[in-house]
Amino acid sequence: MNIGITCYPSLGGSGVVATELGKLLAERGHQVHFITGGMPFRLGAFHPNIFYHEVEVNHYDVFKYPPYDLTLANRMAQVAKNEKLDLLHVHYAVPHALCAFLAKQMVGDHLKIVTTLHGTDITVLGYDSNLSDMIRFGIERSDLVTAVSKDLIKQTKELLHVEKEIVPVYNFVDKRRYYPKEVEHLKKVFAPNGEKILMHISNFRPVKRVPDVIDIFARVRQEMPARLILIGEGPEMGAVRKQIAEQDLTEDVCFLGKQEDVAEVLSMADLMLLPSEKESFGLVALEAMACGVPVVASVAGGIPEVVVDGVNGFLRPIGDVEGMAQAAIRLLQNEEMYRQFSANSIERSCKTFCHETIASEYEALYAKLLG
Ligand code: GMT
Repeated sequence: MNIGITCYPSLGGSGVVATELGKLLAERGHQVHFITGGMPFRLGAFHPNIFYHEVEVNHYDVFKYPPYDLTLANRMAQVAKNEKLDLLHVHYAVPHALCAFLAKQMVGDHLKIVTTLHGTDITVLGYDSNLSDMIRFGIERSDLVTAVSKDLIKQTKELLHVEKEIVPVYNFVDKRRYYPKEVEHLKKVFAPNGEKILMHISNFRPVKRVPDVIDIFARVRQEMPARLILIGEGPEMGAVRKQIAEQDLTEDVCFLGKQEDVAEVLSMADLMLLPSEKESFGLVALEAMACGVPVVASVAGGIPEVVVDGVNGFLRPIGDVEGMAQAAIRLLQNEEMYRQFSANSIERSCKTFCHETIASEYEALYAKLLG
């Protein structure tokens, strides 16, 4: 098949999933054309089946806002014609499904549109009455719609009153790269006295509730020597640094900033913290699990479909900092339970979220769509 993929190329779970899926499809012999505003950050090494078509948005005085959406739609139509694309797989309904719809109008009905919903397009933008009709339109005019969790499907139907079938296809992790790695040399640097390492990875937006991460860590550190490693950047970073200083935790918190490849660093962690307010899936939880790291998280969105409470981590209500801290302490103090949870994490990530299985699911959906 000739497949076009559009996603946001910057750091973020949706970009990771779109890029990794494109790479897997290319490995399986399909021609994959990325049509994006920048080089997807996990694209990596050259592959003869992978092509990159940059969307260059020019600035004109006549436009108050740069016309990204129109330029993207035009580029999609060009690539679809020149490369004889069978389908465009777009990640995010807004604006990508709408751009794909426009491109399809330009090239003809044979071009199929697959839209994957990742979360914030529904759980945040869906509440905006200036956008909600447009999101529903984008979804309904797609030939196939998938969502990364069953909870996201439920929310989409409830919030936008979408009639169209939405197929759940979970995110995945490539177990050839994500597995518990030998990282003693790193542990010596980050936890020289055998401290427990708690980790949080996100874009530091308010929905991630990073202040809860700090509060949980502060409680854990009262019970045992521990370090917190924070990965990512975002709008809450300033407030988070202030909170860390105020709680006198500076010496035990490390900021690693944005990291492109977290497979190694994850293997250092003893526990992943994800106390989000909204989370359609929680890809970092899955990546941690694949590296044998249990997760303490909130019961938000699709997280319970990834982390099973009492099996490979603990789930507590959103904002229940005390509950999450007690769960973390219990797990970190009980070696036998920890070993079991760690093994369960690896097993669950390999069985339910295996890259091969999910790539085959997408492949089968594409094939059915193309008849
Ligand atoms: O979490 C974010 O804010 C980033 C966002 C993105 O665009 O990558 O993540 C969304 O998509 C990921 C991949 O499907 C999911 O793992 C995240 O849970 C989802 N984020 C939210 O729902 C807030």
